[in-house]
Amino acid sequence: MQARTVSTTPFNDQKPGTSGLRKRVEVFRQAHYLENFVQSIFDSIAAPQGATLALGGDGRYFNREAIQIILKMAAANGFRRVLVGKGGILSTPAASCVIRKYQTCGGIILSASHNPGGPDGDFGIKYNTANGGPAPEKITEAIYAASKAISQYRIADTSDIELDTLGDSGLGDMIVSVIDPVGDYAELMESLFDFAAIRKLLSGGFFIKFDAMHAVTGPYAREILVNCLGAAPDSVMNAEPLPDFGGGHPDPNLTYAHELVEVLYGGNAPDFGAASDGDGDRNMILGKHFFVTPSDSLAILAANAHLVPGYKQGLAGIARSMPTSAAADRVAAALGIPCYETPTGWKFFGNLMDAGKVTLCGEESFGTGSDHIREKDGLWAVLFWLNILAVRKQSVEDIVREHWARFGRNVYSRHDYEGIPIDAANGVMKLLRDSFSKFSAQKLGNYTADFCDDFSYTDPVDGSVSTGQGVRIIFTDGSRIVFRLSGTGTEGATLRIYLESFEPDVAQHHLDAQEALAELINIALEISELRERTGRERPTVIT
Ligand code: G16
Repeated sequence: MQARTVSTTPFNDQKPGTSGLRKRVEVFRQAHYLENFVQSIFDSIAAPQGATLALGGDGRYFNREAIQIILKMAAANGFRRVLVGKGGILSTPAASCVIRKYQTCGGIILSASHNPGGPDGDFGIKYNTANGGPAPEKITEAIYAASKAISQYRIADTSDIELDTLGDSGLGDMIVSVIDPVGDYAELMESLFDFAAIRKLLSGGFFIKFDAMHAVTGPYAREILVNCLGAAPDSVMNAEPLPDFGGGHPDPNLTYAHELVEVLYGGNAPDFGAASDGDGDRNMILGKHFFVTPSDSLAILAANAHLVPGYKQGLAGIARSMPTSAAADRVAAALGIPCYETPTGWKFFGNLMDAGKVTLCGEESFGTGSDHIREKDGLWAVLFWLNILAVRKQSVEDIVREHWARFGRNVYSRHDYEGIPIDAANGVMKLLRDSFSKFSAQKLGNYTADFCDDFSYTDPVDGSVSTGQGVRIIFTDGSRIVFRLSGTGTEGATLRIYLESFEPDVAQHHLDAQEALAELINIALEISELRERTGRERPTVIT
């Protein structure tokens, strides 16, 4: 094998966002663009000669080409072995599982998650460390710094590697091991959940529908839900992964997973519905005519974890991102365990899990997971719910309503304004920050502001500090409005408004969240001047 050194010049836009580098496919296809970033990863992590790397992606457009480039660069950069999913496929949770199981030095995951795919869609790349989790900020910063100074990269001059046959082949001195993307992950799931009880549930007239949204989870859901657990084959819809996700937007929420929502809210609806995203780490949970917010889902999993074999020994603690509702905090308090509040981004949970401080984590952005891996995990959440349903023998709605009756309801909603001009979005955030002193102790409608700040976090394990993580206005009754700019979009800016109030009164629990939050929504629009500054009358997505 001949390794070539190629001269290159830096791109100035390779700063990783909330979860790796996400850009339009056409940006990634520019000469040297992907190569520069991959070399920056290799230069920053300084893996020991002879190390093993995991590699895979969600199968979106450009996945295969990128895998070939990365394999050739890994060979030229001294890796001894690369474990790559067959066809270049690994869901994000499966990649985390593979990194941990085979103790690789880390892994490269190709995905833009829930962003649309195809030639006009998005592509993404991120590095996960040896614990299986997304690289922490100090590593992503080092990668960014390397990308700004890069002058050359190394790549092997060789023909493409066969990715569709399981087994080992040589690429110079490097071994490429093509592995089954599903097997290790399915085995891990079986070790955590009571598959016999779920099998019994599914054979006893309990119907489910899982929407893989033509993304990576199709083969995983078929193997686990249909082949292992006996669900009817048509329980998995849109199960064929497609490079453009069938033209859809693989984001499991009420707007983009509308096909599933129509089934669950239609006549003769199944008892349970769920969807996952492009790379399989997000989940949306539905009951018959009922939506479970991700924040409630985390709290309910925590409150019922003792019913599930993998968690019956108890939880060390819970962590949630700051914009996620405080429903999980109430469960943690009842269980007498700590609850940590982190910035948005799964990478902030890794240290807490590695230090044994938390077992379950979750985010309002349809992410839930545990210390079984170091990524959020869509199918894991589905199986957790099915295990609870198998034990409790109640409907999804009854379980949620009983939970609210016991703990009170954290009424919650997120309003997203996608693709707005960056200047307008920055203007809104600046206005809010400049208004902190004005808000303090001010009466806004029926609410009185208690304090406002720009959230910052000190990691309790390594002491690292992350500032500027979202503007919070906290009211004296605990209600909150949070404003944040998304770190995962690729076009313009996405401004998120998170709204939360607490309702202890069961008689009010039937209210629709938008109705219950109407006053907070108006306050948010007024104090941010969002309509005036962006020209947007309504959010793009409400969840
Ligand atoms: C990523 C991160 C999550 C984060 C989400 C939304 O998820 O891993 O931790 O909550 O983005 O981030 P933002 O609000 O900045 O858009 P995924 O599923 O896109 O990898």
